[in-house]
Formats: sequence, structure tokens, C-alpha cells
Amino acid sequence: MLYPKESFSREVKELSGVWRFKADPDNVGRQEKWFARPLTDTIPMPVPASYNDITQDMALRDHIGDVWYEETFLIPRSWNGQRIMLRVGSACHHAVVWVNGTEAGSHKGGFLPFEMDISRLVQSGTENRVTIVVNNILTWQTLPPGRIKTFDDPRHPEGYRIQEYFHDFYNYAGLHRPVKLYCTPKEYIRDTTVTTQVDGTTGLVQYAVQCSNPEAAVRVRLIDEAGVAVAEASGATGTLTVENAKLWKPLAAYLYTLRVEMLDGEGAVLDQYPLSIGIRTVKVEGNRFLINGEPFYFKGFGKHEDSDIKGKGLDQAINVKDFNLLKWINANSFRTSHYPYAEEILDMADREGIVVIGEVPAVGFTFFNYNDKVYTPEMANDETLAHHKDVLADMIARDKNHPSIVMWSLSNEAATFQEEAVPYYKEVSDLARKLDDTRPITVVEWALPDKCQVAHMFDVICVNRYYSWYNDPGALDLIGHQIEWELTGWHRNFNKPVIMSEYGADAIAGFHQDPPVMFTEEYQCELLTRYHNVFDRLDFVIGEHVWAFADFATKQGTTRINGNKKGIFTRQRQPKMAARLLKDRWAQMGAYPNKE
Ligand code: BDP
Repeated sequence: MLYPKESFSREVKELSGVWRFKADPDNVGRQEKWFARPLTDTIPMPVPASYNDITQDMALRDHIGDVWYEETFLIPRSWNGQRIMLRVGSACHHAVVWVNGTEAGSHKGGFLPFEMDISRLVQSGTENRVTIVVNNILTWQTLPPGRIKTFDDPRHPEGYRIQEYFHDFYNYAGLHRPVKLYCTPKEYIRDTTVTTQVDGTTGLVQYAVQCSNPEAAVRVRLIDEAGVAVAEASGATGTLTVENAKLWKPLAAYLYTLRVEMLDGEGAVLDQYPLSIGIRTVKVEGNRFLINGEPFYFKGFGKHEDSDIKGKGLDQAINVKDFNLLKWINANSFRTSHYPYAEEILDMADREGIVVIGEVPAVGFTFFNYNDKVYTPEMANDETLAHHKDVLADMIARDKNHPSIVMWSLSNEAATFQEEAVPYYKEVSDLARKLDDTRPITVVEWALPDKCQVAHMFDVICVNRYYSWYNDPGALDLIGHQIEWELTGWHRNFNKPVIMSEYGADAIAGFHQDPPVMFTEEYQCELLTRYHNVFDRLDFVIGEHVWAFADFATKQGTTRINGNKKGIFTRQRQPKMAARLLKDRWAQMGAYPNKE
């Protein structure tokens, strides 16, 4: 799926701004057809943003169900006769869209874009109205899953209900990413897929272009960063050869632009699209993760899209700050825990040379009790699996051309110790390999190495573990023994490289005590150091992603002190003590740690 970009034949119009908004606590809007007329009694609501933290109304923050958004727009005269598209970057979690009162499209699942052709629904010269209803209810058939809990006891008033979910980040909702209008010619470039190979100093760029008319002539031209065309070809599929190719490398990105052109019978350009690409290879070989044939060690974090006030709304000031912090701390990578991040963030990773593990929103598929079944007809069932596969396919379709993405994560901490997980993950992993045979795949594990039933299907073992935190709280002395026992077990059982994809401790900024106790900054430092001592001994450990980059919002509960405080930075992106520790460690480590 192509990101809306301007070109010789395309224009883009941002609908970001302040929209009219109305919650629907009585759940009557759809029945009363609120989309048919302009919404009444609205409040202003920024787009993109989560709506939860924008007002002083606790009921809106904790609202369960539908909310309504509305905006008006004009179609410029130059768009007459064009194909006019409306694209929603992400609506958490489900949405229906009407244009001038007529349904234009709908989508299940937050975190990924959807678009619709509204050419026949809009009028040029008068105001057009877009209405979007967004619903935040999570069930066992959504990703992530959840369930609505009702109560049948005298302590709860009749009808009282809560949204339960099993993942550890706040269920922010709303229009989280930009809504855009764009136009293309009636005959247009539908999609382009690029994969790359390197042969000595030569780069090979394989491309496949899909046009609305499969017979149309296609021309592609590869342009370097200086604006010089270095290769060109004709035909919908082919391979470009780039002599002395400048490779996309971690922390040293080089991006080419593939200018794709669809031509008419006379050779005139009908449609043009500029696709940013990087030439690089990725491969797992023995105990190594190779990028361009060189061993890569993952230094970085699990992150979240999360900040004050905007919640999960796209905020480019926060995003640029985060990339600056990643570079300052000498990190080279992050995982998009626990959902596909905004395309704007992946563009930045491409540009800055930050390596990314892309993850689907399959988080919360376990109960932390080996006996509670998850893959049952009532819970994670066939419908859930079908949706999981849809989301995976949509993520790959959206993100396949980002050089920064080097691996797909197909879930986080699922109940992979249950035998019912085996057929489930067989289908999911088969699909990932079918859709993209150029990138390794993983699932992020919480199972113990002797219990996991699925790791053999994947290329890299990613493990999350909280020794001396959830396990044996306060027992820093045990970490060395426990983490070595565990990581060695994974490697012995599956003979694959291992990334510690989460480890960490909550530290409340400004809490200090020595000798360290839990929740102090000293404890966070000491815990990380003890993990690192083990990583440095084990040759098959190929990466460390601290949990988490920054403090983030979660649901309320007795184990969360106004959110998860495992950040190395506060939610406002200020460093805790452990930031210095990591900055020094990662600087000393260089490109690859010497474990001899
Ligand atoms: C892991 C989850 C992560 C949580 C973290 C924690 O993958 O989402 O935030 O634990 O508890 O289980 O801090």
C-alpha cells in the first residue's frame, strides 16, 4: 500500500486539525443516523490524537464504545476528473466513514491505515462533510484482544461494565494518525514492491509495479541522493543494476528514490510515484544476524507510541526527539512493541539508519498461568486467527519497502507453551514467509525454553524476562544465575541466535537509595548491569532491547504507579540514571561486542 505522496501527477491534502467530536455513551448514534446531518453539540477535538486525555472529563477518558468525529473540506478545482482518495492513517480500533452522509468505507483494527475512493461522493465547489465513528471495544476477536466484563452482584449498579484487556498499555482511542485526501489520475499506480540484493559492489534492485491497468507500460528510474539517475528500466517487473551501490547501513543510511512511471500508449506519463528505498541485505546465519553480510548486534529498546496529552496521536516533535535520544544513547534499533507504528516513524528510521523489528498487535494472548487455555473456541479462535493473518498481511503490505525493517515479530508473549498454539503459529508463520521471503521472522517469547512449542518455526529467539522484578523481586544476586540458565536453555533447545527483547525494572525518576531497592534509579542501573554481564559472556546473544524506552501510560492498577515506569527516559523524555549507563556501555561496545 503506497503512502500518499505528491508527484507530478498526485496532490495531497492534509485534514489534520481540530475536528468536531461527540461521544455516544448511550450508543444511539448509528441507529439515529448521526452521519446523515452535521453533528450537533460537539466539542473541539484535535486530529491526530487520542481523545482520552484532551478534556477534563473522566467519563470521556474511560469511555467504552463509539465516538464521532466530523470535518468539512473542499475539493480543489484541479482535482476534477481525478480519482479522489480518503485515507485514514489509523482509527483505534474500528471505524466506519461516511462522506456527505453516504457510507464510504469501514475498517477493523487500529494501528494500520485504510483508504477509500470517494470520487463519486464528493462535490467540487461546495463544502463536503466527512463523518467517522470510532469504536474502542476489544474482544477476543480483535488484536489486541480484550473482553467487556459485566457484574452480577449488589456492589455494582446494574449495567456497570468495564473493558478488560491483558496488555500493559492504556487503551487509547481515536484518530491517531493523519487523515489525508489525495488524488491520482483515473489510471494509476496501485502498488510497488522492491527487494534488494548485493553482489560485491553492485546493488540489485528487483521491482514489481502494479497498475490499475495491468497492460500499461511502466518505466522506473533510480535516483541517488544527489539527484542523479543511476539506473533505469522499462516493464512492470525487472531488476536494476547499480554499480558501486551505496548501501543502506545501520546508523549510516543511504536512500535512493525509485521514480515509478505509468505511461500511456504514446509514452506520455499518466501517473508517477516516488518510492524511497535502501539497498541492503538481511540474513540469519548460524548465531549471527547479518545486515549486508556483517554481524549486527541489536542495541536499543522496546518502545511505545505514547506521550502526554496526545496519547497515541502522531506527534512529530516527540518522534524527532526520540530519534535524537536513540542516537544520543548510542542505540541502533527498536521494536515497534506492540503494534505497527506510524509510517512517518518508519520513514524517520529509514532516514536515520535505525534498525526496526516490526510487530503486529498480537499482545495479551496469555494469562501468565500455564493452565489457562487461550487458544479455545471461546477465546483466540478461528476468527481471531483469520484477523491475525489479515493484520499481518496488511502490515507487510504497508511496510515491505522500508529498509529499516529487518525482521517481523508475529506476536508478543503469547501462550506458546500450549499445544493449541502450534497449528495457530504454523498458519501465521507460513503466511509471513509466503508474503515476504526476504526478512527473518520471530515471536517474542514469555514461555520458558523447555515449554515453548513454536520457536522452531522462527529464525531468531526473542525473549522477555523480568528476573529480580516479577520473578524473585529484589533478588539482584540471582540474575546472573537465572538469566544464564534461561538463555543457554533457549540456545540449546533451538540452536538459534537470541535477542533479549525485554528486560528492565520500574524506576521512579528521583527515587534514590543505596544499596538499591526496587523502584529506585539505582536498582534499575544495578539490574541492567547484571543482565549485561551475562550477555557479554554468551556468544549467541545478538541483541539487547531494554524495556522500555520511556515511561508510558497503562490502565490503572495496584502494580502501576500512574503508568509503567520502566522507561530509561521519563514520559517527558528526560534521562534517568540508567541512560548514562547505557550510553557508555553501547559506546564502548562499538558495532559488535567482543565476547572473547
Ligand atoms: C512484558 C510486556 C510489556 C510490559 C512489560 C512490563 O511485553 O508490554 O509492559 O512486560 O510488565 O510482559 O513492564
